[in-house]
Amino acid sequence: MTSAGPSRLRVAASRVLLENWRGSYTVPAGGLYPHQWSWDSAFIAIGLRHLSPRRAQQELDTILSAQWDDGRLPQIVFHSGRDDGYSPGATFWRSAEITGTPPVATAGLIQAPNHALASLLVHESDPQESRRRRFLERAYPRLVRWHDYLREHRAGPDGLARIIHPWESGMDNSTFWDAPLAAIEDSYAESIPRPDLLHADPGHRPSNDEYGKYLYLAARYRAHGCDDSDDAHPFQLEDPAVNALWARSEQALEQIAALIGEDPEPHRERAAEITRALESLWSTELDAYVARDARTGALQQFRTVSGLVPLLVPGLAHAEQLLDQLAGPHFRLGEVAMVPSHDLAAPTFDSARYWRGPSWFNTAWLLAVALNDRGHGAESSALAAHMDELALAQDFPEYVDPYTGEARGTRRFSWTAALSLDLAEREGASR
Ligand code: 2M8
Repeated sequence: MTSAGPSRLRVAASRVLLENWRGSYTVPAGGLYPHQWSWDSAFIAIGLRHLSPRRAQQELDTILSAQWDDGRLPQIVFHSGRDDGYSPGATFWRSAEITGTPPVATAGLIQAPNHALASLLVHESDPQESRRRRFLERAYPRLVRWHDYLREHRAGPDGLARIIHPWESGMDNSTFWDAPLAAIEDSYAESIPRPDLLHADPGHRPSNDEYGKYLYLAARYRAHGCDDSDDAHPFQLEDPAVNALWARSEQALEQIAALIGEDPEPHRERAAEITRALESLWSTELDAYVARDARTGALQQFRTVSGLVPLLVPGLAHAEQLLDQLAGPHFRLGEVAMVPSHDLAAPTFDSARYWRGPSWFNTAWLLAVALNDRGHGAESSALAAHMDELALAQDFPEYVDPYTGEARGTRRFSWTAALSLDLAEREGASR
């Protein structure tokens, strides 16, 4: 039992989720992120299901309704059609000028595919209500098209999906992207807007140099009409977490298909294919899954939390090594706050700067679920309890310093509220 206690947490988390609810979707945080983000929405729905399964369904319905004709689910949906102090916003992307885009304004990039997993969990929270509203019947064809998009437009011959921008990984300034970004000589030619710095300490955010590359890559993709057939695109990376979430979501699709009388078999096969392909990201040098530059073949030799996320995937070849790694000197599970985003022992570790060290609640949730699935219930519960305490004590921070547990980034962050609530409810139900 945590000192936070599920009921106090439930009240406080619901307040954050209510405050950030915008009628049909939830913003990650009012000031810093005033729109709907793709993988945030799926994480948020996982928590919302404990407050209102119907609202959780709506959250997913809304993100799925922003699907492009080619099947992609956009990184951001700009429901207001305005920038609202976020950059790059609707005016940068001008999605309405691209054929095959939805009526609502969106970004052209994508984020990691955690939506089928979220849809299944939302269904399971109230199967009767879900069946009555035909939630899965509505979600399934869209989720299939989303995964088809990844297979047809993003997967290379090795079967792994490529991201074409650091933002697509959701771990924007991970060290995985350092060398690929450094190899790009160009940077954004116009002045670089940083409205994010009005809401968060510059030392907790990516640097201006990184933003120059981010905007350059986004502008280049936009200039090509967000068409994936541009082979010369200078950033094409295969990320372990993106592909592990894809594999795990493909398994969720297998279960969803069986629930609604569709054929589960193709999903089972695809999940197995992605799981096999993931093994090519194993670094024998580090005993870790790492990202690979699909253009050069170079493995990016860093231990990051992304490389631990494959623990979520059943049938993984190196699960035992990953469990050792999680408990060992690089991530120190149980000794530091949650799970750091970057190797604590590496010179590149930075306890404050975004995805280069701080501990995040979404990755802690993924690992708590993976530990539990793998029969490490005690470690999973301890991680969940720690996560809930930190979330409640510090007003649901975006991320925390792994050593001090001190809040970093913005506060009243939606997925922190949603996922800590989800773990508290799971722990409560299992007592
Ligand atoms: C962060 O990324 C956005 C760009 O997508 C940003 O920095 O402006 C990341 O933490 C990402 O994982 C998250 O989805 C997004 C919204 O919470 O913020």
